[in-house]
This record gives sequence, structure tokens and C-alpha cells, in this order.
Amino acid sequence: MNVTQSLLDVAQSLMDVAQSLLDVAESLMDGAQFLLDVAQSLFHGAQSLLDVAQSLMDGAQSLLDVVQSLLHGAQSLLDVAQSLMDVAQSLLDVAESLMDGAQFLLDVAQSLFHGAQSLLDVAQSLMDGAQSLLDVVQSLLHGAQSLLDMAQSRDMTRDCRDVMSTNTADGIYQLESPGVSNMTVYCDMTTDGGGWLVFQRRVDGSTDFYRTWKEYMDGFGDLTGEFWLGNEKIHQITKQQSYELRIDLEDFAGNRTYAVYSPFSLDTKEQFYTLHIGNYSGNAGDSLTYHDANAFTTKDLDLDRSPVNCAKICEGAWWYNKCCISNLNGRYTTGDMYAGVVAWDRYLSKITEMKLRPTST
Ligand SMILES: [Ca+2]
Repeated sequence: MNVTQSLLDVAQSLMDVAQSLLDVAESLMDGAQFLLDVAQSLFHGAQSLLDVAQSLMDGAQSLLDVVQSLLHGAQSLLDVAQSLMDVAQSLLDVAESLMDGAQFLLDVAQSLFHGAQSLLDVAQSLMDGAQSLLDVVQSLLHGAQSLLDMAQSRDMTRDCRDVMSTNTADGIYQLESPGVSNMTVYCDMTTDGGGWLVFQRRVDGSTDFYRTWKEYMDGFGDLTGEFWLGNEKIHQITKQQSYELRIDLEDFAGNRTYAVYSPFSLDTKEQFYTLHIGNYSGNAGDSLTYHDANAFTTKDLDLDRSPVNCAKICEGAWWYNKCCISNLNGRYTTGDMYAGVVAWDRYLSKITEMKLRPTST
């Protein structure tokens, strides 16, 4: 019993162990299956990784190709840049040459400028020389003209001084010169060297001097006696050159005095034969400066500065201002009136002569 039981027990135990081993074997089988699955999965994963790696390698190859191409491109650009640099160098050389050329041209221009300046100076000198020659020629021409004038003036008599170069006797002569041609005048070749053209004379009161504007313009009387030559003639004579005026007076006691004014001229008819006289000299006293720059007034044409007609008040015709201080064309009288008589500074005159000749200069 005991032994059987024990054997039974052992068998039982062995059976338990076998069962256990079976279980273990089963578990191991399960484990192996799992591992197989895992290995299968790993294999698939590895395959996938291999595919990825293959793709990456393909991508790397493509990148390599791109880089290769870029490198080729960069090389080309480098070549182009090198060429451009060569071109730039060439251009720099050309620019350098052009600058040298420009400098040369500048030097040439500078030289030309200096040359032109010198030529200008020479031209200026030549012009100055030409101007001097022109002045000389001008002077010679003037001299020739003067000689010509002198030669002509031998035949031309503008006044009594011209007449005196061929005739030295007092008397009546005919002038021959443009403006005074065929003018008959009386020449005083005696007084103070002569050459005087007499344009007024009073000696005895035989001629009426109380006359009109037109008569004083045209002249009246007798050249050998009493007369007024005429304002127009006096104007035409005195406009030829510079003249001086001389007035000779003699009173009833036989005292002689004179007055000279230089220069002397009468304006045109349009300016009413206005009197123009310069500085006084002589011993008669100055009774004419008061009348200077006044128009000629007659009894029928009042041009004086007085409210009345001085020609009527003083009974004459004169270059009245505000009437008369002198009045050599006044009424001939031995009375003691100072107005309306032949008066010079209120002294009566018996003989008067007004005459002109060229100023000595
Ligand atoms: Ca008046």
C-alpha cells in the first residue's frame, strides 16, 4: 500500500510536471510564434528602410548632379566675370589713352590760345599804328582843306576884312561868299586897323529911322550917308564866323568915344534877330549889355519885356529890354531928352557908327 501509493503519487507528480512542461512548451511555441511575427515585422520594416535608403541615395545622387551643374554654372560665371574684368581693364587702358590725348589736346589748345593772344596783341599794335597813320592823314587832310580854304578865300569875300586883303580904301564893296553873295556893304578900312563892315550910321538926321519891322529887316538909307544895313544881312554875315561889334560915337561938342563887344551876332528871323554880345571894352561906357539876349522890337512889332512898346516910347527900333538905356536908332535931336533920341547912356550923339569884323583870334 504504501509503496503503491507512493508510486501513484510519484506518477501523479510526473504527470503534473509533464503537464507543466507541456504548458511551458505551449508557451514557448506561442513565444516562438510571436518572435516569428516580430521577425516578420522587422523584416518588413527593414525592407521599408532599405527602400527609404534607396530613395535617399537616389535624392543624394540628384543633389550631387544639381551641385555639379551649379559648379559648372559658377565656373561659367567666373569665366564671364574674368572676361568682363579683362574688358574693364581694356576700357581702363583706353580711358587712360584718351586722357593722355585730352591732356595733349589741352596743351595744344593752350599753345594756340597763347598764339592767338600774341596775334591779338600784334593786331592791336597794328590797329594803333593804323590809327596813328589815320590821325596823320586826317591832319594832312585838314591842312590841305585849310590851304584850299585859304586859296578859295582869296576869291571869296565874307566881310570887309576879306575885302581889305586886296582893297584898303574906305568905301562900298560887294561881298562874294555863299549866304552874303552880291551883298553891297560899306567898309571902314581906317578905324583901329580897319576891316570894319559898317551896318549903321547917323551923321545929320537926314534919314528917318522911325520905321517898321520889315524895313529894319531889309535895311534902308544910303550907304554913303545914313543907313541901316538890315537885320537879315547882319544875321547872314555874323553866322559865318565869330565877329566883334564896335560902336563909334561923337557928341555935339566933338568928343569921340567907342565901345567894343566880342563876340557879336544876331539870331535868325524866326528868333527875331535876338542880340548876342560878349565882353565890353572901350571908353564910351557899357550901355548895351542891358539889351543883350533881347529880340529886336519895332513900332509895329513889340517883342520887348515891357508892358508897353519900347520902340514907341523911345521912338526908335532896338533890342529893347524894359525900354532903352541905349537907343542909337532913336529920333535925331539936339534936345536934352534921353528917351526917343539918339542916346548912349543918356548922352546925345551927333554921329554914330555900328560896325563889325571877325574876332582877331
Ligand atoms: Ca512891350
